[in-house]
Amino acid sequence: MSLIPKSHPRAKSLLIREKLVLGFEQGLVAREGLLAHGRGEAFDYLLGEKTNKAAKQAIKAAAAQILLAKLPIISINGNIAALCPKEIINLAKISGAKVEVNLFYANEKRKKNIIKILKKNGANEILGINPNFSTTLSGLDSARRIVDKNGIFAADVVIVPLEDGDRTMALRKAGKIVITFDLNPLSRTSQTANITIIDNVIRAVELLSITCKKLSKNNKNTLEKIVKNFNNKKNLSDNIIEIRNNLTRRSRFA
Ligand code: PTJ
Repeated sequence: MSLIPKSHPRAKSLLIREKLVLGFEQGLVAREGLLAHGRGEAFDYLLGEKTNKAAKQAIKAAAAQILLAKLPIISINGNIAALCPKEIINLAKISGAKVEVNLFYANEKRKKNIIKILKKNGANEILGINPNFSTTLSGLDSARRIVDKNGIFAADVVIVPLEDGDRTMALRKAGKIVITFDLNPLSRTSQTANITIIDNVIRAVELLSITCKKLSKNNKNTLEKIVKNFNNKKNLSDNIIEIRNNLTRRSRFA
């Protein structure tokens, strides 16, 4: 049972934190994942803990890009498995993307736990689990280099929530289109991806599913136009300005 009273002014944020701690206790999240969450939490605080206009634009572009893809793959790590397993599987179903488990802190036991939670939340096919189909992504030394031949390796669009910068770079070099969710607009991943959604995955994954559903009624031309009109550098800049404006507003009352 949660020790956080619903009336607590920061209940929402504390409950998300609790989800991650529970995920750690269940063997889904790496110890380092707790620290990664802390960094994200700090940026969420500075962004106002809401999905801002720039994030909504990025979500729209991401949805269009996923719908245009021939083989979109969602990469799953420990934090995602703990924070929003149901929502990420729902996104896969709505968008036609496949899911692949890919860990930075490789650990077979944790991988098994993640597969179990994904299945429990409705996943049918999970890639990245059969060693007979594994291959390596060049230009990458971390465990993330081990990918599925039929998944990330073959994908044209890869969705990498809560990522470390190296792989985004390697994926781009391999000619993939990279979509990421990252609360830190300054991170290497954010700066390197084609489309960066600066928002908490807890809010943004569901919104991306809703947007995919809405945009699926559009034709290819319209979707291509949405992607073409999106500028990731400008979007990141808008997010940094948002943080600056929030800080300026708060400093007036200091
Ligand atoms: O499960 P594994 O072994 O694959 O490891 C996963 C982590 C997350 C530990 C690994 O990928 C990692 O170390 O990531 P980084 O380099 O710390 O980057 C994570 C990024 O995600 C940071 O820029 C955070 O600000 C951001 N972030 C953290 N929590 C959230 C987030 N972005 C969106 N929503 C969040 N809830």
